[in-house]
Amino acid sequence: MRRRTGERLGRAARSVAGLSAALLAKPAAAATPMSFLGGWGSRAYPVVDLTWEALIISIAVCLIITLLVAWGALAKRSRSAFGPIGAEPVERRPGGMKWIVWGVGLSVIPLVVTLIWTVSVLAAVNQPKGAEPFTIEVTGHQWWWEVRYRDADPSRVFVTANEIHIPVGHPVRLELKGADVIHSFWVPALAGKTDTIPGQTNVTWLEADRAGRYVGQCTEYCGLQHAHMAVFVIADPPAVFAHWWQSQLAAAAPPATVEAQQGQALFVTKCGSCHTVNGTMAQGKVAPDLTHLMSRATIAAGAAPNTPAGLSGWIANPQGVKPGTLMPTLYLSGPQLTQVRGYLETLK
Ligand code: HEC
Ligand SMILES: [Cu+2]
Repeated sequence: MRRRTGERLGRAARSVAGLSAALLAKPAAAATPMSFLGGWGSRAYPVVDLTWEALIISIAVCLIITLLVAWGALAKRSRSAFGPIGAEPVERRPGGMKWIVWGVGLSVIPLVVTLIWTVSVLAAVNQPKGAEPFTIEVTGHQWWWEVRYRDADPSRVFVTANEIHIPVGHPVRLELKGADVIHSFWVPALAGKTDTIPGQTNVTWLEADRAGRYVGQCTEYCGLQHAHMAVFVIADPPAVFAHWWQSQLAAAAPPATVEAQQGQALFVTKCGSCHTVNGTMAQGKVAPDLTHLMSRATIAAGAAPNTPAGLSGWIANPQGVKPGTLMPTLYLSGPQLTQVRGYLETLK
């Protein structure tokens, strides 16, 4: 019941947000608007209900105060028959105390309700109910997210970036870390904010009830490109998710064409000190793992779409796409750019 109210309000909020997103014509990163007024999973529902309660009470408080102030001002004016403003003698009339008693009494009730509600929501979302979830390690970097899927079997561990796939209807445990400065992980439709702090591991969890793509964002100011540090949670039906995980484990297939081979050689020398492509000599660890780059819809934490044009633009001039990004401009010639991009497109 509660959940349905949340969903209905959520849908209304999403259509409003969708309209404004359409009007602003944002890039791919904003394809699904970020709204904290609707939730889509067991971690989010209690928080969204509390958000609405607090929002409605706050609006009511503002309205009541506005009405009382207006009433006070207007009531005073109607008594101006006593003389010009200021000429009225200040007098102490009995009965003022009742306003204080009523005012304090009435405000204490919603405050106490909100306090109890908040504490119970914190308890409710602290731990997922049901099946023991698996763990994904998410590390905030300036300005992208490293994502490592953990498994008891080391041959099933892999690393990806910025796009986190999860199975629909299953809670997933997240271990959040920071590589450089403090970031904060926030996917509003699924869970509240949790900071990623260097030297510390924060644990949270999330769950999505419905298949889809949920947009999140770094929400702790972390430097120049903080605003271009999106994260995407993609909830897949469990069978699709299992297949995705399996496909991420494979090393990159050797390039089939001469051009792609040249691209790979260039990639290893020019890009391999920062990026990893499993199955090649490129084993850099300071930038997103590109072994399955083509399985992602966006690049550079949502700053550009993962299309041939998006990739070319990024490789040719990352500083133009995301000024200040820690990927330097590599000054490839036109043919080199085509070869490297062609090679990246084989990384399915
Ligand atoms: C000095 C290290 C460094 C080198 C060298 C480097 N990159 Fe990067 N690259 C990065 C960093 C850091 C990012 C993440 C940037 C961001 O999102 O702000 C990145 C992001 C990318 C991405 C987007 C990945 C994703 O999933 O979002 C692609 C594609 C890419 N680089 C390709 C290349 C290619 C091709 C080369 C060689 C021509 C190269 N990079 C060389 C550091 C480097
Ligand atoms: Cu950040």
